[in-house]
Amino acid sequence: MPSALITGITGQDGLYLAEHLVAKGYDVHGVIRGQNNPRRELVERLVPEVRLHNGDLTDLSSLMRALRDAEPDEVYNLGAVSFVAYSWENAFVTSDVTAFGVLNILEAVRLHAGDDPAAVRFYQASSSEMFGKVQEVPQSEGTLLWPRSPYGVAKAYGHHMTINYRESYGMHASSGILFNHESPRRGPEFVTRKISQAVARISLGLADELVLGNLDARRDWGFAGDYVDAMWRMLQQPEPGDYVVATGRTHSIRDFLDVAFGCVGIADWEPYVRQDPAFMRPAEVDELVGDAGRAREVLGWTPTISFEELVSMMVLADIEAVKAGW
Ligand code: NAP
Ligand code: F7E
Repeated sequence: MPSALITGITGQDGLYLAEHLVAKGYDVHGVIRGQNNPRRELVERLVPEVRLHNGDLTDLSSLMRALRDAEPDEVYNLGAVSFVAYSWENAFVTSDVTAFGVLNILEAVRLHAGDDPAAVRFYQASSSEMFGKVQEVPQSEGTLLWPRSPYGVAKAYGHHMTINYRESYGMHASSGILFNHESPRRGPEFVTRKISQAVARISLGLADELVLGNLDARRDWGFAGDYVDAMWRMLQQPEPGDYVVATGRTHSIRDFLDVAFGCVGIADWEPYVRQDPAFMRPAEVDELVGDAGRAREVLGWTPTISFEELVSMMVLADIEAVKAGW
Protein backbone atom coordinates (compact mmCIF):
# COMPACT_ATOMS: atom_id res chain seq x y z
CA MET A 1 0.00 0.00 0.00
CA PRO A 2 1.59 3.35 -1.00
CA SER A 3 1.63 6.03 1.67
CA ALA A 4 1.39 9.82 1.51
CA LEU A 5 1.90 12.70 3.91
CA ILE A 6 -0.09 15.89 3.33
CA THR A 7 0.64 19.29 4.91
CA GLY A 8 -2.38 21.60 4.86
CA ILE A 9 -4.72 18.63 5.32
CA THR A 10 -7.34 20.82 7.04
CA GLY A 11 -7.62 23.13 4.00
CA GLN A 12 -9.83 22.89 0.92
CA ASP A 13 -7.28 20.99 -1.19
CA GLY A 14 -5.99 18.87 1.68
CA LEU A 15 -9.44 17.39 2.26
CA TYR A 16 -10.05 16.63 -1.44
CA LEU A 17 -6.57 15.19 -1.87
CA ALA A 18 -6.92 13.00 1.22
CA GLU A 19 -10.21 11.60 -0.11
CA HIS A 20 -8.64 11.08 -3.55
CA LEU A 21 -5.66 9.16 -2.15
CA VAL A 22 -7.75 7.06 0.24
CA ALA A 23 -9.95 6.08 -2.73
CA LYS A 24 -6.77 5.00 -4.56
CA GLY A 25 -5.79 2.74 -1.67
CA TYR A 26 -3.14 4.95 -0.07
CA ASP A 27 -2.26 4.98 3.61
CA VAL A 28 -2.80 8.72 4.16
CA HIS A 29 -1.15 10.85 6.85
CA GLY A 30 -1.64 14.54 7.55
CA VAL A 31 0.28 17.23 9.40
CA ILE A 32 -1.95 19.22 11.74
CA ARG A 33 -0.82 22.27 13.69
CA GLY A 34 -1.88 23.97 16.91
CA GLN A 35 -2.78 22.70 20.33
CA ASN A 36 -6.50 22.39 19.59
CA ASN A 37 -7.03 22.85 15.85
CA PRO A 38 -10.77 23.51 15.28
CA ARG A 39 -10.61 21.79 11.87
CA ARG A 40 -9.29 18.47 13.25
CA GLU A 41 -12.85 17.26 13.77
CA LEU A 42 -13.69 18.03 10.12
CA VAL A 43 -10.79 15.91 8.85
CA GLU A 44 -11.68 13.08 11.23
CA ARG A 45 -15.32 13.17 10.10
CA LEU A 46 -14.74 13.44 6.33
CA VAL A 47 -11.68 11.22 6.02
CA PRO A 48 -11.54 8.99 9.11
CA GLU A 49 -8.83 6.82 7.50
CA VAL A 50 -6.26 9.62 7.80
CA ARG A 51 -3.67 9.50 10.56
CA LEU A 52 -2.78 12.95 11.91
CA HIS A 53 0.65 14.06 13.14
CA ASN A 54 1.32 17.25 15.07
CA GLY A 55 3.60 19.59 13.16
CA ASP A 56 4.11 23.04 11.77
CA LEU A 57 5.86 24.19 8.60
CA THR A 58 7.87 26.69 10.65
CA ASP A 59 9.25 23.90 12.88
CA LEU A 60 11.75 21.65 11.05
CA SER A 61 12.01 19.05 13.82
CA SER A 62 8.23 18.58 13.90
CA LEU A 63 8.33 17.84 10.16
CA MET A 64 11.18 15.36 10.68
CA ARG A 65 9.10 13.57 13.32
CA ALA A 66 6.03 13.46 11.05
CA LEU A 67 8.15 11.94 8.25
CA ARG A 68 9.71 9.40 10.62
CA ASP A 69 6.29 8.30 11.92
CA ALA A 70 4.46 8.32 8.56
CA GLU A 71 7.25 6.83 6.37
CA PRO A 72 5.59 8.27 3.23
CA ASP A 73 6.34 7.45 -0.39
CA GLU A 74 4.88 10.82 -1.41
CA VAL A 75 4.75 14.21 0.33
CA TYR A 76 2.26 16.89 -0.75
CA ASN A 77 3.11 20.33 0.62
CA LEU A 78 -0.22 22.16 0.61
CA GLY A 79 0.21 24.07 3.88
CA ALA A 80 0.46 27.85 3.51
CA VAL A 81 -0.87 31.20 4.58
CA SER A 82 -2.97 31.29 1.42
CA PHE A 83 -5.13 34.44 1.58
CA VAL A 84 -3.54 37.07 -0.66
CA ALA A 85 -5.18 40.09 1.00
CA TYR A 86 -3.96 38.97 4.44
CA SER A 87 -0.40 38.65 3.13
CA TRP A 88 0.03 42.45 3.07
CA GLU A 89 -1.11 42.69 6.69
CA ASN A 90 1.23 39.93 7.85
CA ALA A 91 4.00 39.75 5.28
CA PHE A 92 6.50 38.28 7.73
CA VAL A 93 4.23 35.45 8.88
CA THR A 94 3.31 34.78 5.26
CA SER A 95 6.99 34.56 4.32
CA ASP A 96 7.77 32.38 7.32
CA VAL A 97 5.12 29.78 6.45
CA THR A 98 4.58 30.08 2.70
CA ALA A 99 8.23 30.64 1.70
CA PHE A 100 10.55 29.31 4.44
CA GLY A 101 8.08 26.54 5.28
CA VAL A 102 8.84 25.10 1.84
CA LEU A 103 12.56 25.13 2.61
CA ASN A 104 11.85 23.35 5.90
CA ILE A 105 9.79 20.57 4.35
CA LEU A 106 12.22 20.12 1.44
CA GLU A 107 15.11 19.88 3.88
CA ALA A 108 13.16 17.46 6.10
CA VAL A 109 12.40 15.23 3.11
CA ARG A 110 16.02 15.36 1.90
CA LEU A 111 17.39 14.41 5.32
CA HIS A 112 14.74 11.72 5.81
CA ALA A 113 15.39 10.16 2.39
CA GLY A 114 19.13 9.81 3.14
CA ASP A 115 21.18 8.15 0.39
CA ASP A 116 18.30 8.01 -2.08
CA PRO A 117 16.90 11.57 -2.33
CA ALA A 118 14.38 10.61 -5.04
CA ALA A 119 12.89 7.84 -2.88
CA VAL A 120 10.28 10.18 -1.40
CA ARG A 121 8.39 12.08 -4.11
CA PHE A 122 7.53 15.69 -3.34
CA TYR A 123 4.77 18.02 -4.55
CA GLN A 124 4.87 21.79 -4.02
CA ALA A 125 1.66 23.83 -4.23
CA SER A 126 2.81 26.71 -6.40
CA SER A 127 0.36 29.34 -7.59
CA SER A 128 -0.71 31.44 -10.57
CA GLU A 129 -0.40 34.40 -8.17
CA MET A 130 3.35 34.19 -8.99
CA PHE A 131 2.56 35.54 -12.49
CA GLY A 132 1.07 38.71 -10.94
CA LYS A 133 1.61 41.49 -13.47
CA VAL A 134 1.42 39.02 -16.30
CA GLN A 135 4.18 39.10 -18.90
CA GLU A 136 2.30 37.00 -21.46
CA VAL A 137 -1.19 35.66 -22.12
CA PRO A 138 -1.95 32.85 -21.48
CA GLN A 139 0.56 31.97 -18.77
CA SER A 140 2.55 28.72 -19.03
CA GLU A 141 5.44 27.05 -17.18
CA GLY A 142 8.00 29.29 -18.91
CA THR A 143 6.26 32.64 -18.30
CA LEU A 144 8.38 35.14 -16.35
CA LEU A 145 7.23 35.47 -12.73
CA TRP A 146 6.23 38.99 -11.59
CA PRO A 147 4.45 38.56 -8.25
CA ARG A 148 2.32 41.44 -6.96
CA SER A 149 1.72 40.43 -3.32
CA PRO A 150 3.80 39.18 -0.38
CA TYR A 151 1.97 35.87 -0.90
CA GLY A 152 3.02 35.77 -4.56
CA VAL A 153 6.62 36.56 -3.65
CA ALA A 154 6.60 33.81 -1.00
CA LYS A 155 5.20 31.29 -3.50
CA ALA A 156 7.87 32.28 -6.05
CA TYR A 157 10.53 31.52 -3.42
CA GLY A 158 9.00 28.10 -2.69
CA HIS A 159 8.70 27.37 -6.41
CA HIS A 160 12.34 28.14 -7.14
CA MET A 161 13.52 26.34 -4.02
CA THR A 162 11.65 23.22 -5.16
CA ILE A 163 13.37 23.41 -8.56
CA ASN A 164 16.69 24.02 -6.81
CA TYR A 165 16.34 20.93 -4.60
CA ARG A 166 15.45 18.88 -7.67
CA GLU A 167 18.52 20.14 -9.54
CA SER A 168 20.93 20.13 -6.57
CA TYR A 169 20.06 16.82 -4.91
CA GLY A 170 18.23 14.85 -7.60
CA MET A 171 15.00 14.87 -5.62
CA HIS A 172 11.76 13.84 -7.32
CA ALA A 173 10.31 17.29 -6.57
CA SER A 174 7.48 18.65 -8.73
CA SER A 175 5.71 21.96 -8.67
CA GLY A 176 2.08 22.44 -9.68
CA ILE A 177 1.37 26.01 -10.76
CA LEU A 178 -2.31 25.90 -9.99
CA PHE A 179 -4.72 28.62 -11.06
CA ASN A 180 -7.66 29.50 -8.79
CA HIS A 181 -9.71 26.47 -7.86
CA GLU A 182 -12.85 26.55 -5.79
CA SER A 183 -15.53 24.33 -4.27
CA PRO A 184 -18.19 24.31 -1.57
CA ARG A 185 -15.23 23.77 0.82
CA ARG A 186 -13.51 27.02 -0.18
CA GLY A 187 -12.71 29.32 2.76
CA PRO A 188 -15.32 32.09 3.17
CA GLU A 189 -12.64 34.80 2.88
CA PHE A 190 -12.14 34.09 -0.85
CA VAL A 191 -14.35 35.96 -3.30
CA THR A 192 -16.15 32.98 -4.83
CA ARG A 193 -17.33 31.55 -1.51
CA LYS A 194 -18.08 35.01 -0.17
CA ILE A 195 -20.42 35.45 -3.14
CA SER A 196 -21.99 31.98 -2.98
CA GLN A 197 -22.70 32.33 0.75
CA ALA A 198 -24.19 35.80 0.30
CA VAL A 199 -26.34 34.75 -2.66
CA ALA A 200 -27.67 31.81 -0.64
CA ARG A 201 -28.61 34.09 2.26
CA ILE A 202 -30.13 36.75 -0.02
CA SER A 203 -32.22 34.14 -1.86
CA LEU A 204 -33.58 32.89 1.47
CA GLY A 205 -34.42 36.41 2.66
CA LEU A 206 -31.72 36.40 5.36
CA ALA A 207 -29.52 39.18 3.89
CA ASP A 208 -29.88 42.01 1.40
CA GLU A 209 -26.32 43.20 0.73
CA LEU A 210 -22.96 41.88 -0.47
CA VAL A 211 -19.92 44.14 -0.03
CA LEU A 212 -17.00 43.51 -2.41
CA GLY A 213 -13.86 45.17 -3.75
CA ASN A 214 -12.65 45.12 -7.36
CA LEU A 215 -15.28 43.59 -9.65
CA ASP A 216 -13.19 43.79 -12.83
CA ALA A 217 -10.36 41.39 -11.92
CA ARG A 218 -10.41 38.22 -14.01
CA ARG A 219 -9.47 34.73 -12.88
CA ASP A 220 -9.18 31.27 -14.41
CA TRP A 221 -11.46 29.38 -12.01
CA GLY A 222 -11.64 25.58 -11.87
CA PHE A 223 -12.97 22.92 -9.49
CA ALA A 224 -10.66 21.86 -6.63
CA GLY A 225 -11.67 18.19 -6.95
CA ASP A 226 -10.23 18.15 -10.48
CA TYR A 227 -7.03 19.91 -9.42
CA VAL A 228 -5.98 17.44 -6.70
CA ASP A 229 -6.02 14.70 -9.33
CA ALA A 230 -3.43 16.71 -11.30
CA MET A 231 -1.22 16.85 -8.17
CA TRP A 232 -1.33 13.07 -7.84
CA ARG A 233 -0.62 12.56 -11.55
CA MET A 234 2.53 14.71 -11.29
CA LEU A 235 4.01 12.40 -8.66
CA GLN A 236 3.30 9.28 -10.78
CA GLN A 237 5.61 10.51 -13.57
CA PRO A 238 9.02 8.87 -13.94
CA GLU A 239 10.61 12.34 -13.97
CA PRO A 240 9.69 15.32 -11.80
CA GLY A 241 8.64 18.61 -13.41
CA ASP A 242 6.57 21.78 -13.31
CA TYR A 243 3.01 21.95 -14.61
CA VAL A 244 0.43 24.68 -15.06
CA VAL A 245 -3.03 23.47 -14.04
CA ALA A 246 -5.86 25.66 -15.35
CA THR A 247 -9.03 25.63 -17.42
CA GLY A 248 -7.84 28.10 -20.06
CA ARG A 249 -10.97 30.23 -19.57
CA THR A 250 -11.07 33.51 -17.69
CA HIS A 251 -14.00 35.32 -16.08
CA SER A 252 -14.45 38.53 -14.11
CA ILE A 253 -15.99 38.86 -10.66
CA ARG A 254 -18.96 40.40 -12.50
CA ASP A 255 -19.31 37.20 -14.56
CA PHE A 256 -19.27 35.18 -11.32
CA LEU A 257 -21.99 37.43 -9.90
CA ASP A 258 -24.09 37.01 -13.08
CA VAL A 259 -24.07 33.22 -12.82
CA ALA A 260 -24.39 33.06 -9.01
CA PHE A 261 -27.38 35.41 -8.80
CA GLY A 262 -28.80 33.79 -11.95
CA CYS A 263 -28.89 30.47 -10.07
CA VAL A 264 -31.49 31.91 -7.67
CA GLY A 265 -33.48 33.73 -10.36
CA ILE A 266 -32.04 37.23 -9.80
CA ALA A 267 -31.09 38.73 -13.17
CA ASP A 268 -30.02 42.17 -11.91
CA TRP A 269 -27.61 41.89 -8.95
CA GLU A 270 -26.60 45.58 -8.88
CA PRO A 271 -29.12 46.53 -6.14
CA TYR A 272 -27.57 43.93 -3.81
CA VAL A 273 -23.85 44.59 -4.38
CA ARG A 274 -21.90 47.49 -2.90
CA GLN A 275 -18.20 48.19 -3.49
CA ASP A 276 -15.98 49.19 -0.59
CA PRO A 277 -12.34 50.29 -0.98
CA ALA A 278 -11.57 48.26 2.16
CA PHE A 279 -11.63 45.17 -0.06
CA MET A 280 -9.34 46.63 -2.75
CA ARG A 281 -5.70 45.46 -2.77
CA PRO A 282 -2.53 47.60 -2.72
CA ALA A 283 -1.52 45.91 -5.98
CA GLU A 284 -3.99 43.88 -8.02
CA VAL A 285 -3.51 40.92 -10.33
CA ASP A 286 -5.81 42.05 -13.12
CA GLU A 287 -6.15 39.00 -15.29
CA LEU A 288 -5.04 35.39 -15.14
CA VAL A 289 -5.57 32.67 -17.70
CA GLY A 290 -3.50 29.51 -17.86
CA ASP A 291 -2.21 27.30 -20.64
CA ALA A 292 -2.39 23.76 -19.25
CA GLY A 293 -1.13 22.17 -22.47
CA ARG A 294 1.75 20.39 -20.76
CA ALA A 295 -0.51 18.90 -18.07
CA ARG A 296 -2.87 17.72 -20.80
CA GLU A 297 -0.15 16.14 -22.91
CA VAL A 298 2.11 14.63 -20.25
CA LEU A 299 -0.30 13.94 -17.39
CA GLY A 300 -3.43 13.29 -19.47
CA TRP A 301 -5.21 15.80 -17.23
CA THR A 302 -8.23 17.88 -18.24
CA PRO A 303 -10.79 19.71 -16.10
CA THR A 304 -14.23 18.09 -15.89
CA ILE A 305 -16.32 20.89 -14.34
CA SER A 306 -17.25 24.06 -16.26
CA PHE A 307 -17.32 27.56 -14.76
CA GLU A 308 -21.12 27.58 -14.78
CA GLU A 309 -21.30 24.15 -13.10
CA LEU A 310 -18.79 25.25 -10.46
CA VAL A 311 -20.69 28.42 -9.55
CA SER A 312 -24.00 26.60 -9.39
CA MET A 313 -22.47 23.78 -7.28
CA MET A 314 -21.25 26.36 -4.75
CA VAL A 315 -24.48 28.35 -4.58
CA LEU A 316 -26.67 25.25 -4.23
CA ALA A 317 -24.38 23.81 -1.53
CA ASP A 318 -24.59 27.06 0.43
CA ILE A 319 -28.38 27.16 0.15
CA GLU A 320 -28.50 23.64 1.59
CA ALA A 321 -26.03 24.63 4.31
CA VAL A 322 -28.08 27.67 5.35
CA LYS A 323 -31.30 25.63 5.37
CA ALA A 324 -29.61 22.98 7.53
CA GLY A 325 -28.44 25.68 9.93
CA TRP A 326 -24.68 25.02 9.38
P1 NAP B 1 -6.34 26.69 2.50
O1 NAP B 1 -7.73 26.14 2.44
O2 NAP B 1 -6.13 28.10 2.94
O3 NAP B 1 -5.48 25.72 3.43
C1 NAP B 1 -4.22 26.09 3.90
C2 NAP B 1 -3.69 25.01 4.80
O4 NAP B 1 -2.40 25.39 5.29
C3 NAP B 1 -4.56 24.75 6.04
O5 NAP B 1 -4.66 23.37 6.23
C4 NAP B 1 -3.75 25.37 7.16
O6 NAP B 1 -3.95 24.74 8.40
C5 NAP B 1 -2.33 25.08 6.66
N1 NAP B 1 -1.33 25.88 7.35
C6 NAP B 1 -1.32 27.22 7.57
N2 NAP B 1 -0.24 27.58 8.28
C7 NAP B 1 0.47 26.44 8.52
C8 NAP B 1 1.67 26.15 9.22
N3 NAP B 1 2.36 27.12 9.83
N4 NAP B 1 2.09 24.88 9.27
C9 NAP B 1 1.38 23.89 8.66
N5 NAP B 1 0.23 24.09 7.99
C10 NAP B 1 -0.22 25.36 7.92
O7 NAP B 1 -5.64 26.55 1.07
P2 NAP B 1 -6.08 25.67 -0.20
O8 NAP B 1 -6.99 26.49 -1.05
O9 NAP B 1 -6.46 24.31 0.23
O10 NAP B 1 -4.69 25.63 -1.00
C11 NAP B 1 -3.74 24.60 -0.76
C12 NAP B 1 -2.37 25.07 -1.20
O11 NAP B 1 -2.40 25.42 -2.58
C13 NAP B 1 -1.87 26.32 -0.48
O12 NAP B 1 -0.46 26.21 -0.39
C14 NAP B 1 -2.23 27.45 -1.42
O13 NAP B 1 -1.37 28.56 -1.22
C15 NAP B 1 -2.00 26.77 -2.75
N6 NAP B 1 -2.80 27.26 -3.86
C16 NAP B 1 -4.14 27.36 -3.77
C17 NAP B 1 -4.89 27.76 -4.86
C18 NAP B 1 -6.39 27.85 -4.81
O14 NAP B 1 -6.98 28.46 -5.72
N7 NAP B 1 -7.04 27.23 -3.84
C19 NAP B 1 -4.23 28.05 -6.08
C20 NAP B 1 -2.84 27.91 -6.14
C21 NAP B 1 -2.13 27.50 -5.04
P3 NAP B 1 -4.87 25.35 9.60
O15 NAP B 1 -6.19 24.71 9.43
O16 NAP B 1 -4.16 24.90 10.80
O17 NAP B 1 -4.90 26.84 9.41
O1 F7E C 1 -9.57 37.04 -4.95
C1 F7E C 1 -11.16 40.19 -6.02
C2 F7E C 1 -9.72 40.25 -5.56
O2 F7E C 1 -9.19 36.23 -2.62
C3 F7E C 1 -9.88 36.92 -6.32
C4 F7E C 1 -5.88 31.98 -3.38
O3 F7E C 1 -6.35 30.66 -3.34
O4 F7E C 1 -5.99 32.06 -5.77
C5 F7E C 1 -6.45 32.69 -4.59
O5 F7E C 1 -6.03 34.04 -4.57
C6 F7E C 1 -10.14 38.30 -6.91
C7 F7E C 1 -9.05 39.34 -6.58
O6 F7E C 1 -8.36 34.87 -4.63
C8 F7E C 1 -13.27 40.77 -3.13
O7 F7E C 1 -9.24 41.60 -5.58
C9 F7E C 1 -13.09 41.54 -5.14
O8 F7E C 1 -8.76 40.07 -7.74
O9 F7E C 1 -10.75 34.94 -4.13
P1 F7E C 1 -9.52 35.74 -3.99
P2 F7E C 1 -6.90 35.23 -5.16
O10 F7E C 1 -6.39 36.48 -4.60
O11 F7E C 1 -6.94 35.13 -6.66
C10 F7E C 1 -4.57 32.03 -5.95
C11 F7E C 1 -4.28 31.29 -7.21
C12 F7E C 1 -3.87 31.51 -4.76
O12 F7E C 1 -2.83 30.87 -4.87
C13 F7E C 1 -4.36 31.98 -3.43
O13 F7E C 1 -3.90 31.14 -2.38
O14 F7E C 1 -11.35 38.81 -6.36
N1 F7E C 1 -12.15 40.59 -5.00
N2 F7E C 1 -13.79 41.68 -4.02
C14 F7E C 1 -12.23 40.08 -3.77
N3 F7E C 1 -11.52 39.12 -3.15
C15 F7E C 1 -11.86 38.80 -1.87
N4 F7E C 1 -11.20 37.82 -1.23
N5 F7E C 1 -12.88 39.47 -1.21
C16 F7E C 1 -13.60 40.46 -1.79
O15 F7E C 1 -14.50 41.03 -1.18
